[in-house]
Parts: sequence; C-alpha cells; structure tokens
Amino acid sequence: MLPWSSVPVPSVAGSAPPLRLFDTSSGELRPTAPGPIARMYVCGITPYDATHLGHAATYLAFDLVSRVWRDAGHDVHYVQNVTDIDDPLLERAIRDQDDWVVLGMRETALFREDMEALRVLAPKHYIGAVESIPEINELVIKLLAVGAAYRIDDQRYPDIYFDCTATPEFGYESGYDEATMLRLSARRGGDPERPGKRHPLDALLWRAARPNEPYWESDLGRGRPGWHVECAAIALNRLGTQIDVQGGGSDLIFPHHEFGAAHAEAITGVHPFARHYCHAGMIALDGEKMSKSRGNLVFVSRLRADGVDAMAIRLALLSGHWRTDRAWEPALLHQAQARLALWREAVSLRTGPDATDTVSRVRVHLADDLNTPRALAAVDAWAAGARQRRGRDPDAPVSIRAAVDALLGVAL
Ligand code: 5CA
Ligand code: ZN
Repeated sequence: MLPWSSVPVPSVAGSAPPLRLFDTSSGELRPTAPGPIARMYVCGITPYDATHLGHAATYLAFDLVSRVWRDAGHDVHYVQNVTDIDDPLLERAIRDQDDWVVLGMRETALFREDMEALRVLAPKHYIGAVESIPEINELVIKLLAVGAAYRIDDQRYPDIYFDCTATPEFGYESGYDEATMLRLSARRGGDPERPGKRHPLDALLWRAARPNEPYWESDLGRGRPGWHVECAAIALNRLGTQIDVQGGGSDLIFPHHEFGAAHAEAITGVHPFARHYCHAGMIALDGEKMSKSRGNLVFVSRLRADGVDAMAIRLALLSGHWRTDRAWEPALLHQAQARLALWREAVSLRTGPDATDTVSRVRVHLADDLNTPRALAAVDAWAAGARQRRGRDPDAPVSIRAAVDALLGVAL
C-alpha cells in the first residue's frame, strides 16, 4: 500500500541525548540502543471505522519515537501494517451491507489523510494483510516445518494453530499468568474454547475457508490468515530478526504482541524479537476506553471537518503522558487551542529569549520516556518570556519554530 506523505523535518542545532523508553517485558525504563538504523514496527489499524482520538494518540506517541531517533542521527526504518482482512472488518461490512474491500479501502484512505493532517511521519513500508498473504503463508509453512504449528484434526475446518509451548520464553513479553492470558485471549480475538487445540491459548495462524467468507488459495489450503502472524511476517520480512521497538496500544500486550514475538522467535531463534515492547495508554471517553466496538468515539476526521486545526488536536493529545490511560475532554482541545495561539504569536515576534536552553530541555524531556507534558511546559515558558519581551535574541523565534516542528511535529 502507499503510505501517506511526510513533510520535511527541519534539522535542529545541538545534540540529542539517547532515548529512554519504558519496556513492558522487563517493566523497566531503559535506553533504546539502535545502531545507525533504528527499526520500529507499530501495529496499524483494522480499517472498519474512522481514526478516533485513541488511535491518533498511539500513532503520535510512536511518531515522537521516530522524531527523537532522527534527531539523534539514526536512519529510522519504520513499518506499519493495515489489518485489511479480519473478523471485525467482515462483521462490520455485513452489518452495514457494505463490501469489506470497499470498507477497508475507504477507511484506510481516511486514516492516511488524518495522519498527514496530524503531521505523523509516514512509515517506510505501509503493508496490508491482503497483499502479504503469500509471505504469511510462507511463515506458516516454516512454522509447521519446525514443529511450532499444527493442523487441527477437523475434516470440515482444518485450521492451523501455533503451539504456545514452541518457544521456551513464551509469556515473557506480557509477563501475565495463565489465567490472565486465558481471560484476555477470549476477549481479544482468541478462541480458548475451540475443541481440538493442544492448548487453549494456541493462536490461529491460518483459518480454513468457511461458507460466505473470503478466502485465498494457498499451499495451506483455501483460507485466510490469523492476526498475529500477519504482523510477525510483515515485520520479519522488512526489518529482520530483531527490532528496536514493537509498538502499539496497551490492548495489544496480550495476546497480539506475545504471539507475534513467539512466531518470530520460533523461526529465527533470536530472543527477544523486540528489544523494547512499548505500549501506549488507552484514551477513554465518558469513562470507557474509546473503541470501535463500543461506539464511544471522537473521530479526527470529524474534528477536522468541523474546522479544528489538526495542530491543536496534536497538542491536545500530547498534553498527556503517552503511557497513561486518560480521558478525552473537550477542555483538552480548548487548552491546546490557546497554547497553539500563544506559541504562534511568540514565534512571530522579531526577538525572544535565547532558545538554546529551551531546545535542550525539550530534547531532555522527550528522551526521558517521551515526557511531553514537560516538553510542552518548556516551550510554554519560552513563549511566555517572548510575549513579555524578555530577551532580545533575533534568532530565537526561528530556532523555536524549527525545534517545535522537528521534535514535536507541530507546525507553528
Ligand atoms: N490492526 C490491529 C493491530 S495489528 C489493531 O489493533 N487495530 S485497531 O484499529 O483496533 O487499533 C489500532 C491501534 O490503535 C492499535 O495500536 C491499538 O492498540 C490502538 N488503540 C485502539 N484503541 C485505542 C484507544 N482507545 N486509545 C489508545 N490507543 C488505541
Ligand atoms: Zn499488529
């Protein structure tokens, strides 16, 4: 698939400290240590509805990872998928008497527009599940060959499953006990009750064709791919056997990222698949996680259509810490609009207080597990100073504008 387009990123004088991020698997805040190439895979949307503020918050967090790494001189190889075939998409298409292909394409197109408006830097590879079916099949065939997968004994629907005991480390990514895993598996697309599985947690790799469901011909028989193996195949084939960051929202900790890692490790023998597993907090509305299935959504495209500046949406979402579950409130948007107006006024002045210290503070706060509340406060302080005519540096407004653009992704 075509990714969206990115605006050029200005370079910022000075140097950046290494990025530290909280890693779910170790429960620690640890430095990321990419080489010249920084490799990141972030789970993309299932395009059955428009991008809501929860999705946007998650992609903005990983956009900052990209920006901080770039600022530190890394070449960022960023890959994102689109789950353009899966149960939720088919269910929604049936509900709305829509064609699942058309629905997926329409919502993916809208997502791209939203990402572009929010100035999220585009991934290097933007890959749909449907277009990767041949490579997913290849991975499933390899998993069968090494004994990490098995075909269920069912004449009608001979589905293929991943054996969760295939890697000795299974469970390390989430750190959850089995009861928690079983509970989450049932809630998040797994099928612990399916008869014939070796272990209730075993995850679907290839679903044999059912009546009235789309299917693809393959050496595995007619069918369609499971969910985790989609991301494992797309990531492995573009980023290699070990990546720096596997990202997504906290609802993907289990089973999705646990199984994605296990699929990859069962083939490559390289543990851990990701050096950091990073999970963004959930955005809630009216006390509940914003989710397509609940329908309590605020869409980025709706706000934009109502004339809201996408930069205010960006600032509103960055005003909270990326890992904190938090509620969306209209007041966040009003505060962000006021902040944006203040910053714009300040950078349009001819002079301002020296920018060096402010830029280095923004860098330090972002490098500290993306502490955006503090990074924004550092720019607030500079803007307030400029408005009070404290400081007479003629280069400062230009420097602040470039730093806010490059590091925070906000165009002033
Ligand atoms: N296609 C899969 C990943 S391979 C998927 O989870 N799609 S999604 O459309 O449901 O979610 C897309 C991304 O947004 C995921 O990273 C998910 O964790 C994140 N997300 C979903 N709801 C929220 C929310 N309320 N707050 C924050 N992030 C969310
Ligand atoms: Zn994924």
